[in-house]
Amino acid sequence: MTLDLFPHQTFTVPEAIGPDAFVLRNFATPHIEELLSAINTLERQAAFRNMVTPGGFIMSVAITNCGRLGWTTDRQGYRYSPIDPDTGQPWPSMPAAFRQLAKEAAAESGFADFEPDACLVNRYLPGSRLSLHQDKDERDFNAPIVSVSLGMPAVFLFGGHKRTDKAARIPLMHGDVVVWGGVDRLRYHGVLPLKENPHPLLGGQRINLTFRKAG
Ligand code: MD3
Ligand code: FE
Repeated sequence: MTLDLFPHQTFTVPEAIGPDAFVLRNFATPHIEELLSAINTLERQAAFRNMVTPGGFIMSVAITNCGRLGWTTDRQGYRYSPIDPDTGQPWPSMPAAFRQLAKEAAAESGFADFEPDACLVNRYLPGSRLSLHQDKDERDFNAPIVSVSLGMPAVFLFGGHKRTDKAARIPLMHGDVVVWGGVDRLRYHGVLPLKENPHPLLGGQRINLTFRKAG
């Protein structure tokens, strides 16, 4: 017979996908209801919208934000702003449950005292994708980025420091948390087009929270 040594452990130990990048499988699972209820409130105050890139393309991923700063793009460029351009109001504040989960995941991955001031919320529908890019609109690259995956699974592309470097494919599931910092902070990354694969709680969508120190 097998002895279950960890009957209450709902997540595995951090799995390294780079020198300073870790997947924490199911780390958000105990907090799903709280997260979904906060997203519901958030999207009523700051709706998901498909923003336009500086090159004039409409993003297939719909975006909203919470926290002191929010990431936006338009024909003028990419930037963080304290004001939602659609409402003219500050972005909704970051829910305590969001901040706490991000801080705990960062600490578990070796990044003490992570203080996110921005939470970018991405919503993917079947076919939505994110092409390879670097996240470099933040002021301080010393802070990590924490991402929380909810709903339909996705294949995450984890590249190198050059766009042409071969990218690893990492499946991300409902409840998974990923932390990226240090030497991995500026690696190219993206998300393959989402397959239609309805999730019991979220249906035909994937929502990804990314916590950043932007300012
Ligand atoms: C790896 N979002 O919003 S999150 C993004 O699943 C973004 O929605 C993806 O890339 C998503 O910019 C991936 C994880 C992520 C965020 C920042 C990173 C991965 C990263 C920075 C460096 C390396
Ligand atoms: Fe990114």
